[in-house]
Amino acid sequence: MLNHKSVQVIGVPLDLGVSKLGVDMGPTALRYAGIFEALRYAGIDYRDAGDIDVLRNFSLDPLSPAEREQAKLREIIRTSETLARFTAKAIEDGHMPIVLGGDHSTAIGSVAGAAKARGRIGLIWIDAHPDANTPETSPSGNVHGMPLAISLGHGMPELVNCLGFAPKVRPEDVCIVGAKDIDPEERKFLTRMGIRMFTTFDIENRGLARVMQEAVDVVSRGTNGVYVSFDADVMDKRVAPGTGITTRGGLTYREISFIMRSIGAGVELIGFDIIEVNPLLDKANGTAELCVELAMAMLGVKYTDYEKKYLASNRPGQERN
Ligand code: Z70
Ligand code: MN
Ligand code: MN
Ligand code: MN
Repeated sequence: MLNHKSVQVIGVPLDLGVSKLGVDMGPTALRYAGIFEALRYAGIDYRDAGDIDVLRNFSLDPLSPAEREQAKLREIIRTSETLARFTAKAIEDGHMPIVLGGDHSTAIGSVAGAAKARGRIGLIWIDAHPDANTPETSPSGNVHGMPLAISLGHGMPELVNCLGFAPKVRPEDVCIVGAKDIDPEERKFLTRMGIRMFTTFDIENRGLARVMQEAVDVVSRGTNGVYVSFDADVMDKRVAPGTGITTRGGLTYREISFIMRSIGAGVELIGFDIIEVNPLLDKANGTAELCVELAMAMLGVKYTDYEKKYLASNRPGQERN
């Protein structure tokens, strides 16, 4: 089922790429939601590598605005390097990294590590936003709107050159799924780069099965495996309220479940991120619980409420540990 020795989970309580508080609690929310119980249910070996130590937005409050921007960037650079070394090592040692964010600037490091370990990788970006801004095009200045551009070699040089090489991915090996809120300059950049993007409109228009077939094909062809960066805000706000920017018209439960199952069945998965879960905005941690289920779907394991309620508690072999 899983071709890896074990899953290595790392938390990245990074909120410096956004202005809202709370996304730094994503890793705790995902652990509390039972990610390890789910892995145990599936019989997958795992290790919790803990959280990377990172400064938070609130700890920068005494600084002036200019100093704060400098400190944020410095800290995002440092965190990206640390995370990149962790993911690269995990993959090189035959493990699968699962990265618990954190805002989406987390992906700068995880994608860098995957590329360091595997060379030419495919990248699926599941997100209501393409995150393909640069400081020049960004309407907000928030780094979480930039990590895909950075992985493609565009943006702040210190982040683009994470681990000392760039770009991390080739445009023809990248695919965006579920985007719907795209900034005008961002769209121009993606068009110029020739990035394949399947918006929510494309999903309606062409059908999700065909979209996923093409997505899997784009990222798999010519690559040494596929990394997935999953932003919880791709889901509709009624499905996943626990994220910084919730919107109407996001993906339904069935759509996101289908996407994850298609990835699990269709690609050689290197690892993935679960990004932008904010428990302060959630209802009873339901978004984190859903993300755990979706992570399991990517691993090829069905772990819906049904399994949790009726099967997980009395599955043979469950009691180990
Ligand atoms: C906008 C920006 C964004 C995530 C929101 C929003 C970007 N395009 N990214 N949520 N994950 O500010 O760049
Ligand atoms: Mn994002
Ligand atoms: Mn997003
Ligand atoms: Mn390709």
